[in-house]
Amino acid sequence: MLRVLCSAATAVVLLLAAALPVWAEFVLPPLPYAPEALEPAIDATTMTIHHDRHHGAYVANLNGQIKANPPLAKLSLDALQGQISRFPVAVRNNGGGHWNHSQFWAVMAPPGQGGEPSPELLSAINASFGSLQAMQTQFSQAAAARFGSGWAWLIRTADGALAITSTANQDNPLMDLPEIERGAPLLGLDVWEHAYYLNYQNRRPDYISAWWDLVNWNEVNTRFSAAA
Ligand code: MN3
Repeated sequence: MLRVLCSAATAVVLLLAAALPVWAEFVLPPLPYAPEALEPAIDATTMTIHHDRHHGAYVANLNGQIKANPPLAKLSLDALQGQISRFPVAVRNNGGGHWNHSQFWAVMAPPGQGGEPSPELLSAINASFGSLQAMQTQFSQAAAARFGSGWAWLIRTADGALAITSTANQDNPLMDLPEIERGAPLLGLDVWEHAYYLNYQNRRPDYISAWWDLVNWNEVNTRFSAAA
């Protein structure tokens, strides 16, 4: 009897699910490497919690905003960033969080597997900063100086120059907001405490310094070519 009741309940749930409108939901991308692949710079536990729980929550919360904001269902994650000013702050925070973390996993690679800046990218870096090392120093300073939670970015601006900028919370350089220095993001670093606290506690500069070993220059090269 109980089994029959359970089957009937399952059938009702399935029927109800089939009757609901189909939303185009945002999806949490898998990590492109094993959680332990970025050690020792970033430990496996931090990677698992950061990806599965933090990034997962941004995706779930963004999907939770679709019903109240129907245009979300028709926008790509990329397109959303450029018109974020149309939406409430929950979409800004969670839509930004989803975009920012999706790029973050992709601009990292296991130590020794990230390649090098292409001649074209290196030439642009030299033109804007003087040297690769000078760019890295300026980027690291922006990352260390971001008060509270946020991100540091290497961007390509509309005039073709490269620049370093930083954003608060889950904002990013694609967002159409007055306080944002806009440009095509080539490289973004998460400096929220959840990104490093287990291993580094309050030592954010140590995390930033170790993180350079993980940069996936192959991905940065691709973004630079696409933005040019
Ligand atoms: Mn994060």
